Amino acid sequence: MQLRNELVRVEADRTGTTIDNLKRAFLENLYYVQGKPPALATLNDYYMALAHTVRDRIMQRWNNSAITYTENQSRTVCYLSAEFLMGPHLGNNLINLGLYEPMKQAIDELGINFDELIEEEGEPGLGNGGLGRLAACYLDSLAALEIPTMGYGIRYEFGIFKQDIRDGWQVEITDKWLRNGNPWELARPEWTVSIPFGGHTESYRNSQGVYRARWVPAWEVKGVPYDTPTLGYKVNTANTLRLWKAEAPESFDFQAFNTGDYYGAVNAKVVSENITKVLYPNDDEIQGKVLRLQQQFFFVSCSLQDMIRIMKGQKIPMERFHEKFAVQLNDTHPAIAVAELMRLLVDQEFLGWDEAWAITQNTLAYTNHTLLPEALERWQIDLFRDLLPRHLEIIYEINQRFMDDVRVKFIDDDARLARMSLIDESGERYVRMANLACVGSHAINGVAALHSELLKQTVLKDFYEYSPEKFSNKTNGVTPRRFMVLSNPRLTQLITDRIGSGWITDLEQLRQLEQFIDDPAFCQQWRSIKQAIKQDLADSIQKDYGVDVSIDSIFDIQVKRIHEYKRQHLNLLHIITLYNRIKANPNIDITPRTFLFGGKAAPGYFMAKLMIKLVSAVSEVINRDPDVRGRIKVVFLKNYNVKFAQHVYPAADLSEQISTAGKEASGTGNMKFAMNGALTIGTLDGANVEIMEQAGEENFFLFGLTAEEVRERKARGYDPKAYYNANPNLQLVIDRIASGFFSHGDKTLFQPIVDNLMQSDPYLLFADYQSYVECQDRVAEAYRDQDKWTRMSILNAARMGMFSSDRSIQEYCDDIWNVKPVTVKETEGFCSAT
Ligand code: B1H
Repeated sequence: MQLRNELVRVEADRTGTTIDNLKRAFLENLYYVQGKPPALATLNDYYMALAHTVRDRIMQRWNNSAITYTENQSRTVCYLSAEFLMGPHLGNNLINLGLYEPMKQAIDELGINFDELIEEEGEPGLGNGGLGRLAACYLDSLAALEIPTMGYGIRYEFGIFKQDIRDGWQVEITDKWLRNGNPWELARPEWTVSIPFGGHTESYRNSQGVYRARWVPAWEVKGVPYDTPTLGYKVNTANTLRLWKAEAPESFDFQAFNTGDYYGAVNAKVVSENITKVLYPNDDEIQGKVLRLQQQFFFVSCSLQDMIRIMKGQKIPMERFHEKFAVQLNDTHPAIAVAELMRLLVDQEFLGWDEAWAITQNTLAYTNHTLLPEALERWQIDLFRDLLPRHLEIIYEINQRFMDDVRVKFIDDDARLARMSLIDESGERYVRMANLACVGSHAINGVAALHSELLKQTVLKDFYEYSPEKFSNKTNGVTPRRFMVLSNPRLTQLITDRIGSGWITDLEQLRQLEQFIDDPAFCQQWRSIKQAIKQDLADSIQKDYGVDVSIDSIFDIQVKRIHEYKRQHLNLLHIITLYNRIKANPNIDITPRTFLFGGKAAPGYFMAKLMIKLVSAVSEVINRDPDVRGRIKVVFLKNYNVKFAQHVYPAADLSEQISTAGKEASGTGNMKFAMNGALTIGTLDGANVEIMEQAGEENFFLFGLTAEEVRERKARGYDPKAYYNANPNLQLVIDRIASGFFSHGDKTLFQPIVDNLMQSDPYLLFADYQSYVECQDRVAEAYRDQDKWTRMSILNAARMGMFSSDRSIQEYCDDIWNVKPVTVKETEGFCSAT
């Protein structure tokens, strides 16, 4: 049975967009969906009613997109990522629908504060940092560019922990983001899939007498998809983010009930549901836990099975899998897809090995996000075999064929064979996921120009020499819809007043702002907007931390995950240097600064947590020392996340991007700051290189060793003590920390940091210290000339066009995915709204 499409009417009362339609819909949703009369409604009820009002206005696009893609059998990008850090949906959806202003008017007319409702939404913290946020920016651009796309990932019940700071230390609080319900997702239990684990393999003869392999798993879990629409900016495209939740199979209790083991049965359910319970809170580090491998295989198998279901639904023969889908692997976290797609095609769909292998390679592409050795994923063979015995066999088979090819291409080079093998056999045996991803993909890319070069020279050198044609660079980008239009409405208005709104979907158009740098009125407006935004942040700092900060000081901000390679402690060395100058000469003339830090430390990362404590300790001393007279202030802003980030980037004067050269693959915060008019102080690392190229050297505060110099310095034998002995200012800074000055006389508290720097300093803080301090002095000097600073600020924003994720995604589409836009019509299959 099937309903005729024409019977479905989209009525104005339900989804019209006049102010009256919006008001009425909001009130009805409050009453009928939330089930509340106004007298009993809470702020959350109002938020939910508003969210449903917006969701109703998404449905037509979402349904029409689904119909269009199905009817056209559209080639579809599948972005596989263990993390999607989407940020709050409400404001973003309103921007993309073009309904932000009318909705604000409607809600305000009802006597409810719209901005408070926007702030009421919590955020789905289903990611750690840059990698997860990049996936979210890419979904935004894919929809804006009308590319049929599925985002596939994990619906973690607990996302990244909430960070509290107690006595200066980080405290982790579980993130119950689903507590109040999630109005943006729809469960699709009808598309549940079954995921096998464990057991053994066997061979059997099929009806033609041919030997085939079969996996006999020991247990299974169900994967239930939850769909969230991802809208394109002012187009009818609404793609899908499909996140999988693990559930116990219906029959989980079957055997246990028969044997009367009720508690054993319930335990089996608990084990199943554990798989999607919690996000691993590490950025750039792996732990090798079996639950993590379960998570990876779980979401990859769910997603590939889902694609096969779609193929069958559209009656596309399986041989054309790679024509229907382009699957991108967001780092190695989904790299098991190489073996799983082979298993599904060979064992389940009965394709021949060679055909399946060609399909697999043509389908998959791999993005590498880090050079850090501690982040290269590998799995102990025994652990891997226990969970995925058939996949290990398949990997051995892939490896044998691959090694044969390498042997022929690079004759008599056993060392190379050992390095390129999918199996690390140098000691305990491991499966190497980066090698698996490289062999199974037709394209491999890094995330910034420097990073992609270093990949070819270091971690993936052998793979580059073996198949150079697979390699390319795709410099990261960020979406200007969330990180300018939504988060910085005042700047958006100013820009749009001058150059029109074309820049929102074509960020290169910001170059037109260059013509106004000598227009005093424009510069004045630019500057007063920055000051007004700084005031808002200052107010919230006063409210939340009781610290007064002056908007005439430089807002000098470092927000990102806490990591030694990102060198938050180098920033601190500079702050203590300024403090020492003041203590030596309280009347010294110094440019006032507000140093703001934010970011989470992985719960098991001792040094990172101690760095947070050091920021807090330094801020406590400096903020209340009368000699400082408020000229410098230090605040650690707790629980830095996407929602808070949207208030931070627009308020910055100075963006700290000070990682050791060669360590930060790209960075994306650097782009968000610069497009909102912050100047950057940074090393030649990651995308900083390209940011400086675009902004012009004269508009960028560059310091420190290059990646090449870092390498040389280390090869020569780096000795941090030599720098310490030769530099009295550095000496004084380190001695102050070591003396217990910032720790109530306790000399042991920060000793691990001091010892680490003095004895090995693996991230070369001492080597870059002098250069950094001198560069900061140039920053202070530049800020004194406000006209000049403002011009530099405008030029930075004007020249950040290439860092729109629209540009990145266009490159992926052209060079890797070979996919074209599909226009979704407004009312296809439906009667239009009246
Ligand atoms: C990045 C990660 C990462 N690179 C392991 N690698 C993870 C690695 O849970 N894990 O095990 C999680 C995340 N994240 C970041 O990716 C880079 O450090 C940034 O420089 C880059 O901008 C970002 C996006 O490409």
